[in-house]
Amino acid sequence: MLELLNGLHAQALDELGKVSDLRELESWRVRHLGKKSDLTRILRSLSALPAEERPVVGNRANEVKRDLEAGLRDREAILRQDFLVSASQSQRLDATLPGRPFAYGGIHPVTQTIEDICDVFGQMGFQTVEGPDVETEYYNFEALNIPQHHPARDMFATLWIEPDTAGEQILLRTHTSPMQIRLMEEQSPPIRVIVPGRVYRYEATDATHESMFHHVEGLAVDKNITLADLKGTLIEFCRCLFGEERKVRFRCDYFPFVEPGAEIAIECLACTVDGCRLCGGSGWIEILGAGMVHPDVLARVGINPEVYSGFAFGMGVERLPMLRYGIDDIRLFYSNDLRFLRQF
Ligand code: 2NM
Repeated sequence: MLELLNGLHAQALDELGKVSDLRELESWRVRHLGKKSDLTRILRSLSALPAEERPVVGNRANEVKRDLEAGLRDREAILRQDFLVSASQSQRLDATLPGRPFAYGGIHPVTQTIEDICDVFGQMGFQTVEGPDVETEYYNFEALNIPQHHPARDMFATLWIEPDTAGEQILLRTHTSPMQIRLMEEQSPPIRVIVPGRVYRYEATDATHESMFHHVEGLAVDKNITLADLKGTLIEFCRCLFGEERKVRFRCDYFPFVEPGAEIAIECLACTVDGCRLCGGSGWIEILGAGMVHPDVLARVGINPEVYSGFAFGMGVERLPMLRYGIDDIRLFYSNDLRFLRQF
């Protein structure tokens, strides 16, 4: 048995010396160290040997195996080195060539804008929360002071979905305020929260309208919150996003869920003369709606409007990168044209 092992050892080493590439090396490995090799067969049948032969043959067989494995490793290292040297000499491999360029993705300009907005409010102590795109009629309308048949429903051309299993009307949210209602139901003041997300409207698309776009809405509820807090917060926000020197204008506006309501505009970014492309010559660009949360809205979520008050605001997101980058068609954001997207 020992002679057999020695012969096998010598034979394998001899063949190993003649192996000249990695493919041959693999077939050598299978032949001499593989599952069906003589060596493996001997190692497997050790138990059938007489007890006095077993340790001697076993030791030798394991020695041979270790030696062949070491030989295999050495040979492989040499062959790999040879391959690299000959490949580079024959110019099939030019190690001085630059690597293949790695294709980086980018952050979508709308996503980036949402992050910028949430960062500014984050510094003022607001938390960011997201909510579901599919909402119930209650959270999207009733809870926000817009009962059925109320004319204010015309402000929000709605995409309805079939009634859910409980028979309740469900829809694609027309603003992100429904999530703020949910938060006010769950938490007690002080509340400071920002809700960004997709919103939907049943509208024909054109250069300035999409049926899906993004809103960022904010809400602060606490004792002694006043219109001065709303003004201070939103002026600071506008200056952070559009520059320290920028003038901010507040005017009355109507939203069913606030009283009083306001519309906030900033000084035009590009404008010096009338006929300006951005503001149409008015000198002002409207970017936010806001107001003091209506006492009925607070009462409905179980917050006592005699003790607490709050302000809320909302803005469409797409407008902002359109103004900033001079993009004249909102549909470019969602048509997945890489020539457009790669510019950001
Ligand atoms: C706007 C304008 C004014 C608003 C109100 C609320 C809530 F849930 F607290 F009542 N969230 N967002 C709001 C107020 C949104 O968007 C133009």
